[in-house]
Amino acid sequence: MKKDPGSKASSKGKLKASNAKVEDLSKNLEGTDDGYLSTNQGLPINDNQNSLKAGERGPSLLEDFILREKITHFDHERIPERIVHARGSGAHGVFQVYESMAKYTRAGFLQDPAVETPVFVRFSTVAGSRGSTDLARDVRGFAVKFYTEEGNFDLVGNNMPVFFIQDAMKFPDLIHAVKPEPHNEIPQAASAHDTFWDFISLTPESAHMIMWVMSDRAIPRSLRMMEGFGIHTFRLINQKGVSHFVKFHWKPLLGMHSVLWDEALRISGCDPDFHRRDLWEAIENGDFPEWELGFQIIPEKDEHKYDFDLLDPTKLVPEDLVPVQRIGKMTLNRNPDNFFAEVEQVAFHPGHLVPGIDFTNDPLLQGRLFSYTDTQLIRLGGPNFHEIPINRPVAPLHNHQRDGHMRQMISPGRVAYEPNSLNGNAPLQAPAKAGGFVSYAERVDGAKLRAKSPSFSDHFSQAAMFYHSQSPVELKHIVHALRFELGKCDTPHVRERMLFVLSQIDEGLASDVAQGLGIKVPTKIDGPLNLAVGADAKPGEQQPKKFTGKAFISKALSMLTTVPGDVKTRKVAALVADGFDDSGLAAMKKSLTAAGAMLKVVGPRGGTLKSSSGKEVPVDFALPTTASVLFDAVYVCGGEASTNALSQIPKAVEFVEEAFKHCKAIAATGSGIDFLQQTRVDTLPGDKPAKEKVVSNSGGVVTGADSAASKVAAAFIEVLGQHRVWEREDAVS
Ligand code: HDD
Repeated sequence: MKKDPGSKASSKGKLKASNAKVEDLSKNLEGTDDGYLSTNQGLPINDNQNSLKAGERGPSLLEDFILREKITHFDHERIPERIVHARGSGAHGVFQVYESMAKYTRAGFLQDPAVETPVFVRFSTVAGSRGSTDLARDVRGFAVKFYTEEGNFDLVGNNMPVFFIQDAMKFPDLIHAVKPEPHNEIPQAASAHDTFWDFISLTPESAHMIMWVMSDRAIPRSLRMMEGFGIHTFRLINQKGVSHFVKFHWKPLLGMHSVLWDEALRISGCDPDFHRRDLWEAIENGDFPEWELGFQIIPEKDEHKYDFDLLDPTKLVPEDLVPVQRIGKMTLNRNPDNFFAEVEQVAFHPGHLVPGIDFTNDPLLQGRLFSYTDTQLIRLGGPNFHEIPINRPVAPLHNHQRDGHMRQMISPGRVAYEPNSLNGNAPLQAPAKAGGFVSYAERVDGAKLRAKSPSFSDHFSQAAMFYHSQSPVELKHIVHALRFELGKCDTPHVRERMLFVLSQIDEGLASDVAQGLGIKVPTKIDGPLNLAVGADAKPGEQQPKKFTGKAFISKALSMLTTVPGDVKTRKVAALVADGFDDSGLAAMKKSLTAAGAMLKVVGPRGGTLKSSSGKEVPVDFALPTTASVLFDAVYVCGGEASTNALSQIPKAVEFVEEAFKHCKAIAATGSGIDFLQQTRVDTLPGDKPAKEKVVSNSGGVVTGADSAASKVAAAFIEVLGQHRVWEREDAVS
C-alpha cells in the first residue's frame, strides 16, 4: 500500500535539513513503518481487530493484556490543557542576528551573524479551549524558544505590546473573568460577556489594553502577519557588565493584516482552524514565515525620563521616542512531526534566560516567573518536563537533580550532591567568564509592603494615544467592536460603567459606542472609579485622572501605515465552471504566481473542469465546501458557458457578493463582467464594473476583456496589495 505523505517515514526525510535541535529531536523519532505492529513491549500482534473471548460469542477475558494495554493507553492520552493559551499552533525555525550585538549583550546567540540558532514557536489565543476557533477576538500568544549553545532562552510574548493588569496578583481574577462563566461554561473563546466587562470596568489600568483588544489586531488575517512583543522591559547586559533596558519586538516581513469582524464570525464556522491551516500550508509550500527581531534600547540613565514607568506593563515605549532597531531574522521552516509531542508538550517560561539577558522589577513579570514552572508540573506531570524532546536544551546539561515521575536520563555513579570529593566536585560551577549566569547586581532596598508606585497611576493617556493614532477605518472598527462586546453584556450597570471608563479616554469614543447601544454615557458613577486597589488604598489610587488634552500620535500603532503593498502568499479564488476561457485563467495564474500569490480554482463541484477549447483544469475547492471568507480576493473568469452556469448557482453569487462586502479586491474578464452585473457588486453606486471590455478599476473591482487578462491581473494585484478597499466599507456594511 502507498505511504501517506504525512507518515513518519516521510517526516524523517524532512528532518534532513539539519541543525542542533533537529538532530536532537531525531533521536526520538519513532523508527520506520516497516516491521510488524507490536505492543509497547515489542511483542508482534497477530490480530488487532478482535479481543480475546471465551468462545466466539462469549465475554472478553481479563487476561487480554493486548486489549488492556491498548485501551489503557488510549484512556490516558489527554493531559490538562493550558489554563490560558490552550489553543495553539507551532513551528520550527531558525534565528540569525544581522550583526554582533556585543555592544549591548553578551548573549552568545546574538554575537555572530554566521550562527543559526534553532527555534520553536507557539502561537496561541488566550481565552478559548484547545478546540476553540482560531478567529476569536483575543490577544495572540507569541512564544519563542531559542535553543542556544548556552541553554534555552524563551521569549514568551504576545501580539500586543501591553497587558491588562500591572501586577501578577490580579492574573487569576482577570482570567476567571474572561473565561466562560463558571455556572454554565458560556461563552467559549469570547470576551463579549458580563463577567469580563464587569472586571474590566472596575480595573481602569486595563484601559490601554482594551483599546488594543478591541482593535483589528485581535483578529489577524494570519499568524504570519502579526507583530510580536516581549511586553515587559528586560535588561541586556554586555561583557563589561553594563546594562541597558530593552523592549523586544517581532516585525512580520509580510506586514500586518487583519480580517473584518463579520469575516471572523463566518471563518469560525467555515474553517475554525484557519490560522493553524494557514501556517501549516505556508510552511509546506516553502513560503517560510519571517519576522525581524527588534530592540528598543534605553540606557540606564534614561530610566526615569518618560512620563510613564518602564516597569509598568500597561505602557509601551512609542517608536517615535525610541526607534526599533531590527537586529536579526527568524524564519519558520519546518512543521512539527507530531502535534502533541511538540506543540502540546512544549513548555515556555519567561525565566528561561541566557547570560546577557535579565529581568527588571516589573511586578507582572516577577509573578510570571513563579507561574510557568508551577503550571508545567501539573500539565506535564512532574519535574522532568525539561527532558521531553521539544523542551530539552541542545546545550549540555549536568546537575544533581534526580528521580521524579517519568525520569528519562540515567545518571550513573553514587554522587548526587555538591560539593563532593568522590567525583572531583563535578560538575563544577561555571565562572562568569566561562558562561556562568550571574544575575544583574541591581541595588534594591525598601520596606516590605503591598503597594503600587504612583508612577503606575496614569491609566488613560496611552489608551488615548492608541485610539487617536488609528486611521479612520481602524477607529470605526474599535467603536463597532465595543458595541458588539458591550451589546452582549446583559447587566445594565456594567455596560454603563464601562461607557464611563471609555469617556475617561475620549468622550467621542464613549458617545459613539453608547449611541450604538441605545444608552447614554453616565456623567458620574457611584463610588471610586478604580476598585482594583487594596482595602486601605490612598484616595488618589482610587480616582485615576481622566485624559484631557491632545493625545500623542504614534504612527507605528496604526496597522494601515505598514501595508507593504505586496501580495506574497495571498490566496485568490478563481470562480470557474465548464466552458471557461482558458487563456484568461492562465494569464491570471501566471501574473499572480509571478507576484508570489496563489490562484485556486473554485468550481461548482470537485474533479476537473473543461474550458471552451477543451482544456482541463483540476478544481482546488468545490463551492459547497468553501466560502469567500477563506480567500483574499476573487477573480471571475470569462467564458459564456462558465459564467452562465455560475449565475444559476446561489453560492457562486453569494461568494462574490461576500467578498465585495468584505472590501476585497475583485476581478472579472470577458463574460465574468456580465456575471458581476447580476450580483450586488453591480447595485452599489460608484462601484459599477465597466461594461465595456477594457481594463477598468472601479472601487477595487477590476474588469477587462478576456484578451486583456494580464493587464487586468496587474491592476488587480495592485488592489490586492492594499489588502482591503476600505473606501467601500461604509457603502456595504
Ligand atoms: Fe502567561 C502561558 C504570554 C502574563 C501565567 N503566557 C502563556 C503563553 C503565552 C503567555 C504566550 C503560552 C505559552 C505556550 O505557548 O505554551 N503571559 C504572557 C504574557 C503575559 C502573561 C505576554 C504578560 C505580559 N501569564 C501571565 C501572568 C501569569 C501567567 C501574569 C501568572 C501570574 N501564562 C501563565 C501560565 C501559562 C501561561 C498559567 C499557561 C500555560 C503555560 O503557562 O505554560 O503559567
